[in-house]
Amino acid sequence: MNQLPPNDPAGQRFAALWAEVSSVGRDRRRGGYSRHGFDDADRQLREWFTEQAGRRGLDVETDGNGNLWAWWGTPAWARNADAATALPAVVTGSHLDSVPGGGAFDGPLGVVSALLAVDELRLRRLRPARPLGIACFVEEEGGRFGLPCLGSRLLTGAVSPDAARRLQDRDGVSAADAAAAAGMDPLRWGRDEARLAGIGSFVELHVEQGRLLHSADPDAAVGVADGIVAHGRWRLTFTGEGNHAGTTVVADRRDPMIPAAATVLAARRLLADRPSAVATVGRLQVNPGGSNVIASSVDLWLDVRYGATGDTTALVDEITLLARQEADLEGCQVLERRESLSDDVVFDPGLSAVAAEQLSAPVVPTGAGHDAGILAAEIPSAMLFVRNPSGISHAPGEFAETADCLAGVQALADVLAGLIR
Ligand code: HGY
Ligand code: MN
Ligand code: MN
Ligand code: MN
Repeated sequence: MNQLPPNDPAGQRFAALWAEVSSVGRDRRRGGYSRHGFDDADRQLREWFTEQAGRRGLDVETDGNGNLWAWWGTPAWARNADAATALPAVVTGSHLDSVPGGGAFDGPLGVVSALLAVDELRLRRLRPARPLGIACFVEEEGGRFGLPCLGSRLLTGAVSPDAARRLQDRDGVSAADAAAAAGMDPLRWGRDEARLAGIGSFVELHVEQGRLLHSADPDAAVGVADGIVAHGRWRLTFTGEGNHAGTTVVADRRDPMIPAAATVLAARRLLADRPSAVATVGRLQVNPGGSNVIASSVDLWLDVRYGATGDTTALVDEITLLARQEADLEGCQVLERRESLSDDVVFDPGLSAVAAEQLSAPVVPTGAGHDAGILAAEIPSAMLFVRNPSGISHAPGEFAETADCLAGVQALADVLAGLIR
């Protein structure tokens, strides 16, 4: 890994921003970070971003869906001009929230790199001929309300505002109430036609999650994404009969934990002949949750990612069919609810090819969902990845070398320089 000279000015600029953004939302209990939509860490990070954008003379605004934007050149719709006459904006950015106990880089690296790319464009004495925006999308991870990419889905209409307002966190607080408590108006949520019409391209820089970049080229610090595999989240609720752990013989049990556990193992078994598929149960909720109590119900969240949307739903169907069979064997029932399904995404071939050419960077797919994947349905979008030596993500071990992060800033500035003409 290339190291930086200790007094490298770009390294110092990066280190200063990184220290600030990484000081917010640490999770002392789990390790890593827990920053979620409309919570206190989100509030602090919005203040941090607003201050940083203000220092750069960027106009900061929060859109009707709670996403935060900073503009170099105020967008036409913000000046009530006719958006059709203004040159479509170029937008970069990412998200500031994390999964529970997540890493420092997933999301914030894209936002910090966007701020530093603006600095770099100015150092190169470039002035955009069209508006250049930095977006921070709210609740990308779905770590609080369970729906990934909440802010970008609301912006594009990929989720109905009513359904979004009803989402609840683990304490039963609705997304609408959480947004209102953070000073936003959830009744404004919904597809934002003017904003979508006013944006011509979106480029998101992100720490790589996994090691496909390393496999493609061990020397590459930066890669370009060509697409995102389909991603489905299902919630299976197994219901049985609560009872005493010490006095209920096995023959009298209807223990929902048994089909739930069988489902976890069945999901893994079904992957055996599907090398490119992944299925994960990362969250179980056992009710009532007493260690001397046979559960009355178990909630199991299933995350399945497979190449195309059809393959993902077919794999989930197989897993849930097995779950039903296991539940029947135990005398339990299983209710199934689709939490979300993101189609497989192909990023804009033109944008991606130009970026790969410009950067002489490898092109790799990803199994991770991103706001760019949601926006790609509406706006030509591309993603840049920064090398993550271990590939670990969604965990405290997530890491990228400073020198690689700076290479990412330069790459982002290169791509933006070509787009803001
Ligand atoms: O889950 C994902 O892939 C993304 O990081 N939200
Ligand atoms: Mn993530
Ligand atoms: Mn992310
Ligand atoms: Mn007792």
